[in-house]
Amino acid sequence: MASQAISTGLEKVQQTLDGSVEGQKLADLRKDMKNYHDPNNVITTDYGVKQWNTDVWLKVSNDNKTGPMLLEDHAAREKINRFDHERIPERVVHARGAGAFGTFKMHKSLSEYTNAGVLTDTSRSTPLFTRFSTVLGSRGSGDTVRDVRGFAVKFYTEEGNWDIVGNNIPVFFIQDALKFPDLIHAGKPEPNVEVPQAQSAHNNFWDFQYLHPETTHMFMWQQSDRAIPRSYRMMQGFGVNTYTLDNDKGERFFVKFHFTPQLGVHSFVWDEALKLAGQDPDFHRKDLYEAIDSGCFPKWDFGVQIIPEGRQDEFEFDILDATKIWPLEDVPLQNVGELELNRNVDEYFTQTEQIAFCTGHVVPGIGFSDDPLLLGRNFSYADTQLTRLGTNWQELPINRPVCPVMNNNRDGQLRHTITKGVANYWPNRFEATPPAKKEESYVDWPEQVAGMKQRLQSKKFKEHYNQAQLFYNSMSPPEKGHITAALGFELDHCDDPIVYERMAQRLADIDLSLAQAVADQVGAPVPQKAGRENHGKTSKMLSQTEIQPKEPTIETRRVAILIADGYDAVAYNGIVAALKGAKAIPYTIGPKRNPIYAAGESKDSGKGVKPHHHFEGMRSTMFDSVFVPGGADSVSTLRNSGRALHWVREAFAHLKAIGATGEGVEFVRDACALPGIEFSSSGDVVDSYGVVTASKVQPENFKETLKMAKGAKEFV
Ligand code: HDD
Repeated sequence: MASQAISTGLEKVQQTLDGSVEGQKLADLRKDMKNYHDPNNVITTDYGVKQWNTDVWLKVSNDNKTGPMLLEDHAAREKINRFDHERIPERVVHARGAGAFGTFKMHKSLSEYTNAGVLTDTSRSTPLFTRFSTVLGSRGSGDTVRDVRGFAVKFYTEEGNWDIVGNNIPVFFIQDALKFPDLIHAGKPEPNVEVPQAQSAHNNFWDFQYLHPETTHMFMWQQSDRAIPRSYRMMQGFGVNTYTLDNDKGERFFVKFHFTPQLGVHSFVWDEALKLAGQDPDFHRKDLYEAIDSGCFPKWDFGVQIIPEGRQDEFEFDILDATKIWPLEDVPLQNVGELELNRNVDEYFTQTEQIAFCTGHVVPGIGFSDDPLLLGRNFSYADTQLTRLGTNWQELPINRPVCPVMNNNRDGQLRHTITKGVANYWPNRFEATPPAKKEESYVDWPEQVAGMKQRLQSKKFKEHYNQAQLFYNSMSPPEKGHITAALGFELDHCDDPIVYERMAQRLADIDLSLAQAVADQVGAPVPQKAGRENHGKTSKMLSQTEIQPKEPTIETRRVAILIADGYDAVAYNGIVAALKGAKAIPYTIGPKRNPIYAAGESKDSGKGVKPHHHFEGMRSTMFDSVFVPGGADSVSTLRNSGRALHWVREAFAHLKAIGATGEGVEFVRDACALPGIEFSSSGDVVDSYGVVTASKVQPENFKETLKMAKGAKEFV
């Protein structure tokens, strides 16, 4: 049994910093921080000698003519040498990512199940770092590709580091860790030509999926909208594997960890994600740091699903099988805490790149089940850090715990800690640094184990289709359509008939109509018979339409306002005010970035609005919504711009909220090419197909503008 939480006296460190517990990790990091912008700084070598010229190599030069360079210029060699060795190996998976600091609080203690301080002490605020990532792409690949997203959290608890290394999808492709290298090899670029980058749309990926029926449930999630999230801030996080909790009474429970975003789960449409990967490959990265910079801190509810030990065999699936969810109808979700991200990194490399997560990092009160994926992961994470960061990776500032660390592990490359004392072994004649008291330590759960040594999984691990059907059945009609289209896209990129033909057959094990639609699209024989009957069952919270904010919100949504000279200032100012009031972010987009003048405003006034971007500089894909205020001259300029028309048309095709007033209404109608659809009337607010219009905007009906913004909340 694990111990009660122990006090480490670290509260004092926190208080000296800023009086808050949130300062605990920051206080620790500050010990290693330097300020590049300190006015007293001058350039030195790494060994501290001041340098007056780091631009020109020392040479043998006569009469101002350049001669040969001298090897003796140690400072020059140091500069080049350091540059030559800047790169470290990128993560073998999840290489592309972004992270931020935050805090974790429990509002309901889980003391009934565990004695982990981080999960029971409701007065604590535990500092943490979260890193989001894609899986398959290299470090420089695009953010918006179709992929699973990593959701890894390092909690710097008072009892040591606890890492949840999760994903935004609650299940995994494989059941046994030993299959992981095959899975990743099949998904990464094909080895002969290293193509394609950051894509699952290729022969090897789908060949693997077919040959491993256990992947069926997960690939349905990966083909759903979950794999093209609108923002890291709008994804769920799941620990995926089955962990355990244990309490002081000697009871043990199986547990799954969940993070549910308070902004709800939202996704791109596929065309948007595809385009963004080229137009703004850093879209998610920027979205995260901009939200945090502007004080809109993303928050997630933290929840647990718990099964008491002894009840693990009551389910039709094996609770240790990572390809299965625990349906919420069977095992309810208890939301008991909150994770908030509230501070951006100071430097990407030393923090986001050097952070090293490890599923093996658990604290007293939390343990491992026999989940064969988890136990293999426990080896892999610590092992991979040796290649990436070296032996002393846990000493790096971002990785070290905020509680005391002391043991007889010593030396190795790049050891930083200087441990004073004569002995470095236990026991020793000084009786120095003895083991901790058992009741304050991590105590492994005493479990009786007996069996045959053999390569085997439990029988229930062999069923692979029930939950794939459950997932598909639970989708809304548009989500089902998106899955069909996604599979159609992916299999179209496979040019080996054996791959797409077999996959079409596999889909018939999930749903016949899905298989038929995809087969027809990708040129495979159309299955006439279901591989197995669809059981027709559904489950809650699988459709992302069910995971929405408590109150609809447009907070942090990006709204483009298209204007040119002669725009209607009342409508423009009204919408800017309304958007800011609702914490959305208005962006003015014009034909150029030099000032744009309202109708009746003199160009000599020196005022005008300076757009944030021009039509060619940004695209509608980078915004959640588009607004076109009236103004005859402004709208006439927009009409004559193919790009402005495309802005509105593309936004409409991507199902975005569009607003227009005055002359902007007809323009929007024409741009969206909506024959026969009435969305303009005399002064009333009209809303159809997500297009909201008001034909007249006067200062006295300014309220209408606000109402329009309010209406827009319902569909962004
Ligand atoms: Fe893994 C990284 C998530 C199975 C081996 N994994 C990594 C990261 C995430 C996950 C989020 C990036 C962490 C970061 O931001 O630094 N991995 C998962 C999930 C899995 C999973 C949710 C299934 C439940 N992983 C898995 C298996 C193995 C690995 C079965 C190996 C047997 N994963 C690794 C790794 C990585 C990694 C090779 C690469 C970089 C790293 O660990 O630190 O060890």
